[in-house]
Amino acid sequence: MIKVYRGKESILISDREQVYEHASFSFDQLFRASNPKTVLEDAMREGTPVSAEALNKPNWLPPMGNQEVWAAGVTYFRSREARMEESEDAGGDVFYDMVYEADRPELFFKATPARTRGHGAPICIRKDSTWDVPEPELTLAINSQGKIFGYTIGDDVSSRSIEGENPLYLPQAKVYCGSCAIGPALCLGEPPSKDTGINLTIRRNGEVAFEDRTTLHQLKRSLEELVDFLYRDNEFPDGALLMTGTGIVPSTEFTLQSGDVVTITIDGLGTPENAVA
Ligand code: DO4
Ligand code: MG
Repeated sequence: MIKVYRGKESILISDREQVYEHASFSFDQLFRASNPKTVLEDAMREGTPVSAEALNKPNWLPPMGNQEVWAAGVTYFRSREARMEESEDAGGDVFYDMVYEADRPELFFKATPARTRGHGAPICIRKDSTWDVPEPELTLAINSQGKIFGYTIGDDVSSRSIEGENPLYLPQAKVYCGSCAIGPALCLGEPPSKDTGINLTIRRNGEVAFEDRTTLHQLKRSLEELVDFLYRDNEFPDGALLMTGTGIVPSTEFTLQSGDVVTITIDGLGTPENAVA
């Protein structure tokens, strides 16, 4: 697996034991390339070898350029169940049931680069929301031609009170400053297997306040199917990032609070950590 980390001044590329630093790397060029792996191989050849300790940084910028971040929803049974519960009083539950079964997946716009945080940066909850959760999601890097070429970890931070009140409020529940975290690195290699674990831990005052785990076995749709719908009659000249939905939703009484620390691990991809502002 080749991993690219984005720092303020330069990027680091790790390939097994080797780490290279590159000062003028373009993520947009990577996402536009028909064979992004060769762009990284060239960057490693041009880069300066550095010690693996250079990877031990407390924060990284999100590994992206000008890409839009999109997200899929209700792709796991647990998400269907939680959305139906939260929107039942408003009569919205039927839509979540229908979209879980339908051919067409739920896809929504999630974030611009400016709204996206990297590993170590604070994520946000809305001031006008009373019920908030992180959503740990396998996230796909897709080039301008619609080919999945990389994988990373996304947090689709969401307001459950706003989306539960009315499904038409979804954009407000999902898109606001600091509602999205991506990272720590962009990973190029074999697609993650179905056994890949996704873990979420939320710490409050140093104690574990919530913890759960799922695997990609629980993801109902294929990665290619989600990308196919996203790119239908749509153009992404700089490529795109696509979150694939959450299989972990804390129970009804849990809400995120300022100061909570959210840690996600996806096997093989890394462990981003973000405190709630
Ligand atoms: O429609 C609600 C959002 C669903 C979502 O974000 C998810 O399932 O991950
Ligand atoms: Mg989500």
